Amino acid sequence: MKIEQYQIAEYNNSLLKAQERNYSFVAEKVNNVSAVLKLLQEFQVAIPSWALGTGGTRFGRFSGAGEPRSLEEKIEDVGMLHALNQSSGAISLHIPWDIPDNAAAMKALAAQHNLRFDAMNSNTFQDQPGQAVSYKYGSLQHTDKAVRKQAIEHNIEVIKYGEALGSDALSVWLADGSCFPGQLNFRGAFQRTLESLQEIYSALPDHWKVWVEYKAFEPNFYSTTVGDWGQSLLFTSKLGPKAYTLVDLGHHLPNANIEQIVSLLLMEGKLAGFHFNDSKYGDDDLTVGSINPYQLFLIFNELVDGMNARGMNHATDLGWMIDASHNVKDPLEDLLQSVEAIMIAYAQALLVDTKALSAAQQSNDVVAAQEILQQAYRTDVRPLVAQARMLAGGALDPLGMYRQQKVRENLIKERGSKTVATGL
Ligand SMILES: [Mn+2]
Repeated sequence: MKIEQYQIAEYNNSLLKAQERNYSFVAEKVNNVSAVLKLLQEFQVAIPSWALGTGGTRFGRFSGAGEPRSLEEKIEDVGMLHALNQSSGAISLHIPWDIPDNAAAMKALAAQHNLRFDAMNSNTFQDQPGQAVSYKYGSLQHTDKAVRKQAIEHNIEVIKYGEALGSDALSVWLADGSCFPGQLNFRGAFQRTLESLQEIYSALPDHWKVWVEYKAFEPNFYSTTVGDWGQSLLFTSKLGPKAYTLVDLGHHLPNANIEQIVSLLLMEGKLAGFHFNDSKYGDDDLTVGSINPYQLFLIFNELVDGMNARGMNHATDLGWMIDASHNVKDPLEDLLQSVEAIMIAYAQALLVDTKALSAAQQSNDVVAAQEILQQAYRTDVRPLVAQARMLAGGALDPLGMYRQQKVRENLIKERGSKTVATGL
């Protein structure tokens, strides 16, 4: 299913009057609005290849219909999202769920949709058919050298796939840990994991990075070997300058101050980027911004402040990706909602009066500091985001247009109602 430029223009025409009214109302209050629009247009969020189908839980999976049956169809789906919102210009692949058998053809297809390949994700948390040894008791941390070797070789293979696609980062999430006290020697597990990561690190091409993602718990429920940002930072610091710590919003213990973590990782030049999602209890993988949009704004406030402090390019110097699962929604609609929530939080962060905030902090004016942040947060920036999108060739209301064009119905006609995408 392809959405043509003329269809988007026609759709936008029907909403133009209201957009002009709403946009001018907010734009006149924004300093340097053209700079804000440009930053919004540049910002791109990668879509993970495993989020295009319906996810599930360990209790079951209720597949949707018209799900992509191949990597080609996944690229087409992301291309369609990008045509609508002009903010999803990258796809992140997971190996082995989405092995690119013909990298040149995949690269060409992605280019047709103005997409690039974001970080490559390895998988040593599941056993695959025909695999020699099992990851039941971990992968890079395993006590058996043969298991570690298999996991290291898998990661190196993922780098090779990524090189052929023009990606430049390997993203590693390990399920390694233990379920019961006494099961694992913590120091031994750390050392073995470090040695394994060092072997992977030494296989990185010059311009590549490795991202080490942490997660507090699940599937292991007593200890996780890369369990928090401190442990990840220990690994990435020991590995070297090409190693960075990846923050997944759902991978913290309840009430963790994620914005503070982000601020310090950025200060140290060790923040890889983000896996966006939202949660109420744990790693819920819910739609970005659906539970705690204020936290998302506070995170973006630290991101913008920290990136500006280091003179970084907001769009390209960190990795931005959605990592979510869709159990009850149309995955494509969920992804449109998630990208929109990210753009809104980013736009709000761009509106923060940083000079006034800094003065309030300096003079310990706690009330003013809170007011300044909430002034930005409570601004309805949706017309700004929509304006940036329209100027870039996207739809004023991507979700509205997705429904108007009956995209899901068309995908079901094309692909059938019993398709199941590879993924979780
Ligand atoms: Mn993640």
